[in-house]
Amino acid sequence: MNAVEINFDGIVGPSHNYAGLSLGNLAATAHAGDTSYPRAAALQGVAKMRHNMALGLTQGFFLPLPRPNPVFLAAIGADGSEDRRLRAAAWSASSMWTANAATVSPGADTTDGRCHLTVANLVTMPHRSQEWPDTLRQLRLAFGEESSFAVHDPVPPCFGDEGAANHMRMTARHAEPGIEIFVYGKSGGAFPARQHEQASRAVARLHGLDPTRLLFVEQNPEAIAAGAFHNDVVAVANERVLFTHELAFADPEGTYAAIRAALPEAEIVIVPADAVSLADAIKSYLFNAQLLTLPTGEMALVIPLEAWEHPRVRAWLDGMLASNGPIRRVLPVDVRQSMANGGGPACLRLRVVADPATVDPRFLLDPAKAERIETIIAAYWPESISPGELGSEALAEKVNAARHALLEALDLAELS
Ligand code: SUG
Repeated sequence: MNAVEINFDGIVGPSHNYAGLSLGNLAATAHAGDTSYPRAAALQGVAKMRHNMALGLTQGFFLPLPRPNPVFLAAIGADGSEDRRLRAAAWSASSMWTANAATVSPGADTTDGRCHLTVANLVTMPHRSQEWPDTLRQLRLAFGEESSFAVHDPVPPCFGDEGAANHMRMTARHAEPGIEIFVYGKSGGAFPARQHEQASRAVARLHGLDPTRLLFVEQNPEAIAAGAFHNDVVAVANERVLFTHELAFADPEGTYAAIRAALPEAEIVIVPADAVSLADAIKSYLFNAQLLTLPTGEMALVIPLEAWEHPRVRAWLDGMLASNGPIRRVLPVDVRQSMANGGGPACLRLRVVADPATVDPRFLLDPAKAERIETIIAAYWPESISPGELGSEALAEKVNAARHALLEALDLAELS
């Protein structure tokens, strides 16, 4: 078996908008009411996928979900008198952030040798809680080969689960057994703690993970209060490297010691708060980066332009590159439309370590397919949406037609 890391990015849906629905996500609430640019947003997303493919990496994608969501609108008895925010929830393109689609444990870590995926219930935010049934349909198609994959229903809704955004895996090499680190938050702060400890523990059990290679780590309440609504806003791991803000975890020293005990080759790159404050880290999204192993074996950090342009973050990155650390390249990408809703390069992708030959090829990208996707986006995606337009029948028709054109072009009309 030839297992590699495949990044599945969410194609930004045609209803992408700024409704300010995510309390505790400072970018999203700051941009509430702004005009969005779905076409530009989706093209930025495809450009990022092309960028990473050009590095020699395997790229996949997931499709936008049905929006406005007829199931959700029917379930709340929508008749036009519903709260503005509930209406907006039915229009949200939030499934683009596939780091929240599921938690993934590669076959090298599981007792039955299959790659396990548990779709995230995303219950904390109403606009995100309606994603999982349609996400699950895609996961069951993309990873339908049952000798290689097991796709699980969500954990019970009494335990909030936000998927891979609160899960890190470390290993010497992707295809080898690793340690899995689940990060949860405790409620009680100013902002919701979206990942519950019991959800993480349930996922670990469902995936058949080895208890001796598992860590459950509490997120620093200070980080949540500063706007780190998911752990991937303050930390990212890849193979033997953990890149983290010093204030990411409630017990940083205990966490580092446990990681080193479980994986002696671990290298932990810690960014101190006096170089980059939590506020700077969250504003710039330095850690919401894709830490990737290139075919040469070097590690590269794909960061948002906002981080590259931030003076204190840039100074720290320049220092890191000049040192002899494990991260050898820093590659900025433009995902500004997603960033304004609190979604950086890492939010936009779900990592799956598997043999690409076992994945439904319709979900894998190549340059010709990227061009086909760009053509559909250019022809069908609305140029702009202001939140006041949400609810418009004409816009709903346009958004539906756009999604269907893409499904047809990718031979995935069965997801209609
Ligand atoms: O859940 N934003 C998303 C951003 C998700 C980022 N994902 C990761 N960190 N992995 C969220 O808060 C904003 C939508 C709005 O307000 O209209 C939003 O849902």
